[in-house]
Amino acid sequence: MEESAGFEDLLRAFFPYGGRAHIVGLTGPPGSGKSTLLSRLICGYRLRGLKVGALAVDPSSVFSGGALLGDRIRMQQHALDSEVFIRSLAARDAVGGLPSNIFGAIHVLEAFGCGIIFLETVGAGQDEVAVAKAADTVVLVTVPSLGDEIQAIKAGTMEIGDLFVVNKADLAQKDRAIRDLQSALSLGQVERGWKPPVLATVAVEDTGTEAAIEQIEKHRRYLKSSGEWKHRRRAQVLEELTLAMARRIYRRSRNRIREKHLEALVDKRTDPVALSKKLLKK
Ligand SMILES: Nc1nc2c(ncn2[C@@H]2O[C@H](COP(=O)(O)OP(=O)(O)O)[C@@H](O)[C@H]2O)c(=O)[nH]1
Ligand SMILES: [Mg+2]
Repeated sequence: MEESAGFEDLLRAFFPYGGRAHIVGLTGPPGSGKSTLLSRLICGYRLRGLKVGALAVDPSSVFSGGALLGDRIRMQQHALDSEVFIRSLAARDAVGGLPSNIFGAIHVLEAFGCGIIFLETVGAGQDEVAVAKAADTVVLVTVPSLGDEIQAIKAGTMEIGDLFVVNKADLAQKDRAIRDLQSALSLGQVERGWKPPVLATVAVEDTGTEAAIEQIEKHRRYLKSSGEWKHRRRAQVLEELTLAMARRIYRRSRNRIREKHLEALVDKRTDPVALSKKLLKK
């Protein structure tokens, strides 16, 4: 949680721009084609005249260093477009699966004028579900597989999907994958105003991109007309505030720890539970 001086001033300056863009999360297993699809979606939205932002949430980058390199290569076609802003956020200080600076980054892009901002997750660990806390629309990207299709979608992720995309629809088993998804969805659905559609895409061939954009736009209109948009905004600021508090408490905690506390722990004269309680009581 190393922060440069002035970091919080910047956060405060950018916060008023929050809530302007449509935040779309792209989640799903690694290799399902999220980055490829994202690149297609960026092109589609550029054609519609929008400024586009994309943030890759990568909890693993701290270890692997270059997990997103492939993405960067894929994203190179947008490198010369000054109306597209792409960067990755290492989730080294993730709280609840989200990098603690994610909302700050989103607001900077909103201030820049991005009408739509994509959040791509690596699709590992907690980030898959956590992205829903920052997004207005969650697109779950999966692929036809040999096994039980639903198995490829982790527990808890079915509920967060507003849109289901079966990518790599050029592969066999695509129809079965779609059918399985649809029946799983019809089982799990409590009656909401929005029935998550299931789409097929071949991102490498740019097939199905327009239909995906249409559904993303349809979902945005649904959010606005149903009042769900406000609901999600509230959930987002709840998360944003929690992250800001967590950052503050982390810093404060660090500042309170003295050498003698470490010695007491090493010597087993106390334990982290008891000592943390005592130190935070002050
Ligand atoms: N056959 C096929 N391959 C695809 C398709 N979309 C993406 N891929 C390939 O799948 C691999 C993983 O794609 P990527 O976008 O990096 O997946 P991510 O990890 O979900 O971001 C790459 O080699 C892509 O070229 C598709 O529609 N069909
Ligand atoms: Mg990717």
